[in-house]
Amino acid sequence: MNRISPQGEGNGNSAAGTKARPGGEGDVPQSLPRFLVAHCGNPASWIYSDQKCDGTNNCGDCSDELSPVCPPCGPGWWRCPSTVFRFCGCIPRSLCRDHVQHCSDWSDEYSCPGP
Ligand SMILES: [Ca+2]
Repeated sequence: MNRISPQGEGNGNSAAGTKARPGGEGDVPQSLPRFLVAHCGNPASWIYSDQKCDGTNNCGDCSDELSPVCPPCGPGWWRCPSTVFRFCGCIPRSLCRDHVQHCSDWSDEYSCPGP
């Protein structure tokens, strides 16, 4: 019955808990030119357009990094379902073969040839 609200984090839309620094939530500041702003899958969230397809999960739901929106992983990246919140479908190859799991299928340790 009683619902305890977490501290901070605005009103009502903090269900996900963890976020990788989105540009902002709610209304886009009027002072920002439109071309500097990109929207996330969640219309309440937005990022700066240079955060789109930069390999980092800025939206929190990977909507800024999904393959229909972005080109496939670049040469410095390994394609796998990431276990790391800040990455999505690509992890930096520097994380391959470091004896730490970064892909849910362990391909960073077993298939990736390394950096
Ligand atoms: Ca991003």
